Amino acid sequence: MLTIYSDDHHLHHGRCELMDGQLMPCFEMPSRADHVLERVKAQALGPVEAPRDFGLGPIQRIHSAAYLEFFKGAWDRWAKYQRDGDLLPFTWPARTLRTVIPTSLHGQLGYYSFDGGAPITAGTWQAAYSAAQVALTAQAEVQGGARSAFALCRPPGHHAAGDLMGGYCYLNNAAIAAQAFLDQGHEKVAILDVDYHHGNGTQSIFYERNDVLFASIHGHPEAEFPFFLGYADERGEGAGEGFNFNYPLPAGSGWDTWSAALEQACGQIRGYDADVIVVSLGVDTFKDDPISQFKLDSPDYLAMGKRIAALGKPTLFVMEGGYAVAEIGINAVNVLEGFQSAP
Ligand code: Q9C
Ligand code: ZN
Repeated sequence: MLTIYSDDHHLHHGRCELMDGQLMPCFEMPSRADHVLERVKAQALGPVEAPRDFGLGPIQRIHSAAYLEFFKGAWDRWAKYQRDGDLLPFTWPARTLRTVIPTSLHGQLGYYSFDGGAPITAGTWQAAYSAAQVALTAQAEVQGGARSAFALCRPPGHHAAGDLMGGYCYLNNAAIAAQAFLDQGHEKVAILDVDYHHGNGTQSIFYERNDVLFASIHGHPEAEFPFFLGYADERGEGAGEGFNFNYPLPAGSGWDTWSAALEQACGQIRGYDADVIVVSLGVDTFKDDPISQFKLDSPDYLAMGKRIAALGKPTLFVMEGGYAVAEIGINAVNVLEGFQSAP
């Protein structure tokens, strides 16, 4: 399996996030992708190539022009303040407030984000742009006939909506790739989101459409980030009704519970008869993940890959979360090896 990787992810290194009432070093750190790359090489998964540049066009198919302009220019506006820290939002247009677009940097930052977990640094735009190109380059490989490809994206993407950043995400790499498949002639794309957190951004992007089926297995939003989306009764709307499937699971869920949900998700994907599958591959379901509550163990990821392979469709894997840095490479590459080992 071909892996697409760009060193540009190092340009994004947020300093801190709020947790338990304290500022902590960001869990979403550069060493995550470094460890995955190391494991890809150690296991000889296949060749590793740099991304091609497809420009802004395919990104604009998912994200609004105003959002992209804001994100691209935000750091330069912040630099003029000559402050020491990253650019982070602190006010959002919640109930009772208006959803106007303010003129100020922090007003706009609140408008274009849904949480305080996506710091903008000097290199965040370039890193996120390159991650989207990584996804598009891997997409092109599958479009060209490969059975699978791995987009080693960082920063991740599945929490980012059309005009919202949050949850460590800025550009929705999986959604951008899914749209590229459609734009290049496919008619039905399934996105299977196995990250521990609900892929709220991806769901919202495709919620009213029937050309992308979205299925997500995740910590129950009653108790887990992103809290305000990801319930089982969210089934899609309008033309998209019946094309969105959420499998929220309780804290402590292990492989037995998790794999039963995977079975259901795969059943929906099979029934849909997708042309191609995009997997939002987060491995923060791991038992020792520092911010998550599931109990999957490393061998379970091999089984996960095998089950996905049994769908028998061309498959693009897009890296999302996973914060147990020492094991992130083993777990992510286990999914890919499990997929590859299946007939
Ligand atoms: N600091 C992904 O896995 N909340 N994003 C963390 C408080 C945000 C996870 C807990 C979790 C976002 C791509
Ligand atoms: Zn996650």
